[in-house]
Amino acid sequence: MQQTGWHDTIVALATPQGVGALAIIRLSGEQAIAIADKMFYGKNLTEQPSHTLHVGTIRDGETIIDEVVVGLFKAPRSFTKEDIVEITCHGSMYIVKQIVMLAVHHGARLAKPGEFTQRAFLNGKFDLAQAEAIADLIHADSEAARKTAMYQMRGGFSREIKALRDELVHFASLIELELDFSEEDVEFASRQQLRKLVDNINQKITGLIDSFELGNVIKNGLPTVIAGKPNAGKSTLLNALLREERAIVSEIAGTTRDVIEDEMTLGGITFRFIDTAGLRETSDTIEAIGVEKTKQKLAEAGLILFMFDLSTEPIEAIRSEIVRLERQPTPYLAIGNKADLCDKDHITAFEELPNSIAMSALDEKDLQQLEEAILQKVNIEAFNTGSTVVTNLRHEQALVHARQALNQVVAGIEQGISNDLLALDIRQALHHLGEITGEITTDDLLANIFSKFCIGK
Ligand SMILES: Nc1nc2c(ncn2[C@@H]2O[C@H](COP(=O)(O)OP(=O)(O)OP(=O)(O)O)[C@@H](O)[C@H]2O)c(=O)[nH]1
Ligand SMILES: [Mg+2]
Repeated sequence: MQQTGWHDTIVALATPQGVGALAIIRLSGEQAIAIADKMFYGKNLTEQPSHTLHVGTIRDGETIIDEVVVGLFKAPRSFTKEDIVEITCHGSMYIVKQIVMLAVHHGARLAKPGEFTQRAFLNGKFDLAQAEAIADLIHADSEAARKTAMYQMRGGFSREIKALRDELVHFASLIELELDFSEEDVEFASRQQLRKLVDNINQKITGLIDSFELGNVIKNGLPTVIAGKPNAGKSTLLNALLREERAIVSEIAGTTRDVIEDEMTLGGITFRFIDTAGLRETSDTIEAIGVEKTKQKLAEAGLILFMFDLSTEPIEAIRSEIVRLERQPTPYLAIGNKADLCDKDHITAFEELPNSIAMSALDEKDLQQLEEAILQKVNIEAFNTGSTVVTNLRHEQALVHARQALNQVVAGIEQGISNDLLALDIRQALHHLGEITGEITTDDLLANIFSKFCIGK
């Protein structure tokens, strides 16, 4: 797993680009401390113990660039398991650039995206799934996303995969042992037990694959489509939910023609609210495209907020629309909007319909009630379970492939195929499980994963 430039010392800004009170520049590699020592005035850094902080100045010849605090983390007790120096300077991008270039001048190389994390992985600090969880954790913007990423980063998911692998490895080796005694017709691995084990593992894998749908929602938000006739108040509702004038609102029917999306967290769950063009027959070409997009978004929705204008739409028309909503599979809420313009009887008649909630999108109290109704609609329990949720497409794919290989094993046992073919299928399943945690990797795979990280991570 050696790479070119592997023994280089790398340098990068670890905090975000832009002005801040402080910025942290990180160096990692064999020369990290020696290079920092050439720039740092105050103490001889090469003589200081690990896990210590030192105040001083960074100088380029006679010029003082900044007053800084330097932290030392010596191999192997550091993030990358290499020597690491963290320079905390004032948060000016000009100062940062000067210090980074000075480090390069003294022998460091600019880090590639994700290179610190990649080194940590290659040096055995954690496995691949844990490395990917770090990226997820950094991007977590809801409690549910933080929780799943944290579980994965702390190795919970990896342990489950490893347990599945260990059980299979045991059987693979028994079967391979039989191959050595093939003349004597012995059976070390009971086919019945193997069958039971494979069924068991398959069940667990299927549970993980099924969790991916939830994982995707946790990571990217639950697609929540606001649909209905033109002028029902869809854009008004979007703006109210987001507390921001995101979409244009007007009394002209057909104002929104394109899809407008934005995210927001409610009760620790991320929702992706999607405002759409009002559903109607139209001769306007552009509006017609908008209506098509609305239908497409409805098909992909995780939750539908179907809006009616209670002040103009007759109850019978609303009822038949709700009958249609009842027949489709996606959870929905029927929102009777503009209740402020309606008499009590009309509102009562509407509220007798299933999943209905009468409100005014202009009323803050009504809005809070709607938010509660939305949270009741989604299965919050699922978001809070301690059980593992697969959030990564790469992991889901590997699990699907592992399941395919295990199905081959089952078919093989039933057909009584030869041991060497059986062993091959088991090895194939092991291979795919190993891909998740990084026991099995290729340079392409690693490059692909770590290039998605930012520089400095
Ligand atoms: N009285 C009252 N007016 C509302 C309410 N909600 C929205 N409106 C008004 O209804 C009109 C239409 O609102 P929009 O939010 O643009 O409706 P829309 O569903 O997005 O319409 P299209 O984009 O054309 O499909 C605007 O004049 C809003 O101010 C409400 O609860 N009560
Ligand atoms: Mg609109």
